[in-house]
Amino acid sequence: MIEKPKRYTVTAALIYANGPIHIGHLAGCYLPADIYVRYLRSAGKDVIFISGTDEHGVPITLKAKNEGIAPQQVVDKYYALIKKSFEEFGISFDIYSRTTDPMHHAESKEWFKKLYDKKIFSEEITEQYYDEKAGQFLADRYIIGTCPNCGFENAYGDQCERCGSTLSPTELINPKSTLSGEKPVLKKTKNWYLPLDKMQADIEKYISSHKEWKSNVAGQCQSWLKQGLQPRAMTRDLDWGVEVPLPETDGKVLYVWFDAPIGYITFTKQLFEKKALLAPDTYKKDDWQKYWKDKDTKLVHFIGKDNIVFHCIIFPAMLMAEGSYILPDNVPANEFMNLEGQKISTSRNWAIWLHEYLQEFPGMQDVLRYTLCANAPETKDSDFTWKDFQLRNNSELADIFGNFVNRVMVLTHKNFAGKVPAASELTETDHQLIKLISDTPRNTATLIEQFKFRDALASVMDLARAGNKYLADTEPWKLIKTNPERVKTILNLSAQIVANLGILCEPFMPFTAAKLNNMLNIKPLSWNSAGSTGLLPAGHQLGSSEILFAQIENTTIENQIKKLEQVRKMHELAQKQVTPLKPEIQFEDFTKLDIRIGTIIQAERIPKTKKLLKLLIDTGLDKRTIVSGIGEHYEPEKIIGKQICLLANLAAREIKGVASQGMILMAEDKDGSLKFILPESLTANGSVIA
Ligand code: B3M
Ligand code: ZN
Repeated sequence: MIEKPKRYTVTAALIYANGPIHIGHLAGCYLPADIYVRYLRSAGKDVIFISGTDEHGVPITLKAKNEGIAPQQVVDKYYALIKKSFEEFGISFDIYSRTTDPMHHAESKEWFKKLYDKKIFSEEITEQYYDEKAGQFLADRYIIGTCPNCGFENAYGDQCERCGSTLSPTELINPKSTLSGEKPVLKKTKNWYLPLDKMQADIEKYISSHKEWKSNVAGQCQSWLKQGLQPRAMTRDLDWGVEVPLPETDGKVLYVWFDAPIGYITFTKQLFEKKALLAPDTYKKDDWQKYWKDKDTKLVHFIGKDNIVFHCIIFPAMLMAEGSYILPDNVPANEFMNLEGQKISTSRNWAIWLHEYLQEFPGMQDVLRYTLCANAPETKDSDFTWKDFQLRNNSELADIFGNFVNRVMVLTHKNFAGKVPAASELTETDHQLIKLISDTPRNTATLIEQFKFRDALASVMDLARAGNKYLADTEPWKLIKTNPERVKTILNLSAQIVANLGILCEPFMPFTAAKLNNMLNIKPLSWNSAGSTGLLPAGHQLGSSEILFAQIENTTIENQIKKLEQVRKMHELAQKQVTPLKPEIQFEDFTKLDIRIGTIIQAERIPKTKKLLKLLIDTGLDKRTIVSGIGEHYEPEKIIGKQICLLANLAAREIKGVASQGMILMAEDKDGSLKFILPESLTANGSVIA
């Protein structure tokens, strides 16, 4: 299906530059956007792919506060890190810019001024929450409280992350300032509002003209519209962001959701400035306008589900108010991807960070791209598990895709000196296969154009699977002895499939596509040539073969799971309270204790108890028996020879009929587990601890 638009403007959310990128970001937004754009480019479409970092707003100032550095330092650090991660994973932006760029400040101010001059904004004095202790107005994100809709206790002043509903800070039950922990007070302030209430009819009309939007997206829009749109402040009392271009607005900046989407426009301008500079005969600076103002342009925003209202209602309202821009044609937002059954969480470090993944799986970008796409949260939240990752690599990529390609390469090299043999007479099976080859590109394209990337990828895999089955059924490695003519046809068709796979997998797995082209010794082919069984002429010399996907061993996966378990444990421990301090004692009190180093020389369980071990300790003074309640934490045979600390002058006590002469000192962890306290290195028994 070839679509009508003359050109495409594709954007991917401007992520806050306040942390690195994890798999959830990739799966939810950037990977689908990249697949879409790569497909369009391959199909010869005029497309630009725009993104960058959102460097304003409270998420940045919060991070700066936590790290004790300036906001600019935060965004400089993470812009570089994020950009690098995207490059490493082959996310093929035409430009990746940032909203602290002076050109963007100028652009946003100009937008604000224009809407102000058109008298779009209403000027309102309202009461906003103010933190008296911190001496500043509190942005929505600096206030947390209970969500009035679902009762979630840590809802932010602008949005509840549990039920997704949009809030205003005064709706929160029991509001608290995150700056001081105090209850904030209301104080008067003037701000400029976008009158969404007055624009409701136009927005309804716009949204209802897009029946093709995904149901999760349409659903959120409808619920907003049903609640009735409210005017929304486009300026905020904050000291980090784009200054409000009006007199007497010190301490106020543009609302981050006003300036951020304008970033898409600024960055497009920057892109064409650069292009015009590099190729003045082909591009003009002004060309950006076609991508934002010509109604034959299809504007598509890829985002995660928490950004839906901003892209489907607020930004379109801004564009409508300005008047000369096209509106988003589609906003194919995804749901969220979880990790091993739990919501990905930056603060709890419950995530797979892209830069860390690459350290542990170097060169395996496509395996992650494949897994995230095959399991993308397109219609509902999905779950990433390491076991699934391994399974998809081993039994799909390696056993089907890689195995098929490898067999074709090896057989052609072995039997025909690496030259693609000519096909002759075709069987019924061949005809069926040829039909599949010819149908697949259209099917895949249709699915991609409908933003059904999981299904699109599955249709590509089906072709690889069919190729693999074809070889398994026809067994050319056996047939070569009896019917070499037939083998020529089989390998010709198979090689054509490999060439087709090279085209079809490129949007999903660009690194693999490049390897395939190398192996086939061809230049990259366009989507429009896919479907043909004449991509490789008879006699074409193939390059050398390489293994596309290695098996991932169990131990590798177990290590990753262990790593996550560690994260989970650390978090659980951090949640637990530390035992409070005991009342103060004097030094003389302490000197009464005689603590010594000893060595365990015998250990056995005390029968009919779970907890008690009978230990024989060499204390340097004597060899004595101590009963210790560590039986649930240590196996007796494993602790013989260990050095320990013991309280040596404790009066003897009888425990379960055994006289215990002292006490072993143990550290009790937050989870209740007991651990020996060991001297740093081997120390003589009887050494005094003081
Ligand atoms: N920075 C929210 C986010 O990072 C916001 C997106 C802006 S897109 C114009 O999820
Ligand atoms: Zn809620």
